[in-house]
Amino acid sequence: MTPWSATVLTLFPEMFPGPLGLSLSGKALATGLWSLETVNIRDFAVDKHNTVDDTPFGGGPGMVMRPDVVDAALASVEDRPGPVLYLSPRGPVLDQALSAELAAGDGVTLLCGRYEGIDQRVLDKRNIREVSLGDFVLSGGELAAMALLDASLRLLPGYMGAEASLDEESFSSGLLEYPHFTRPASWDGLDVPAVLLSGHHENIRAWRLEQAERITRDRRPDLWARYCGQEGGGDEIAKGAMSAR
Ligand code: 4FN
Repeated sequence: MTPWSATVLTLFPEMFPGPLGLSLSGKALATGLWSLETVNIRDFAVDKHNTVDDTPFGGGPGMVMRPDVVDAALASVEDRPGPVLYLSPRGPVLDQALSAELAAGDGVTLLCGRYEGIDQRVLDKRNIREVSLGDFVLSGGELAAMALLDASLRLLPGYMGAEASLDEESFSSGLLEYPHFTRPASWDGLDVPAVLLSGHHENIRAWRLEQAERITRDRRPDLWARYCGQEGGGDEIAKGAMSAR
C-alpha cells in the first residue's frame, strides 16, 4: 500500500517530524501508513549567501520571503499528490471537514511561512489555498502544519489502535465532549455521578448526551447552532439527540 503523503516546505526542516514522530502518529510513520518529506526552502536559494528573504517594497517592518526561491521549492514537489496549502492567518480556519477531506485523499503539501510571510505573486501564480489554525500570532507556519497533519492523520484508515474511539467523539456528532471520569469512584471527597456506576447503558447514554448538549449550548453557541441545524447524518449520539428534542 502506498502511504498517505505529507510534503512540508519550510526553512526549518529540523522541526519535523517533531511531535508527529511520537505516539500513534510516530508508529504510523514507522509502519508506512503515511510518509513525510521535508523540503528545505533554503536549498533553492540562488545567491552565494543563500538568501531567502528581502525587504518589503513600500517599506515597513520585517522581511518577506523571496518569490523566486519559494517558487523553485514548490516546482520541486509539483508531482506530489493532493493540494498545496499555505498555512496563513488569512485563510479560513481549519475544521474537521477539511481534515477529513484531506485524509480521504492521497496526501497534502504544506507551505510554511516565516518573517512577515511570502511574496504575494507566488501564491497568486500557483493559486495556492490558505488555511489558518486560528486568530493568534505565530512565528511561522510549522506548528500550524503539524496540527493540521495530526488532525488528518488520526482519520487515516488503520491509524487508531482501537477503531471504536473515533465515532463517539464530540466532533463526529458536532457536540463537545461530555465529562469523563475514571477510578477511584470517590476521590478527594468528590464522587463520580452515580449513573455512570449503574451499569444501565441506556441511562448512561442519555446522561452523556444531555451533558454534551448543555456544555455545547453554554460554551460554543456557534457549534450549537450548527448542530441544531443538521438533520439526519452523524452518529448514534447525534441521532439520539435529534429525536430527543
Ligand atoms: N503567522 C494575525 C494578523 C497578522 C499576522 C499574523 C501572524 C508566521 C509568516 C504569517 C498565524 C496564526 C495562525 C499559520 C496574525 C498561522 C499563522 C496560523 C502564521 C510567519 C507569516 C505568520 C490577526 C491572526 C493575530 C505571522 C492575527 N495558522 N503572522 O501570525 O503563519 O497557520
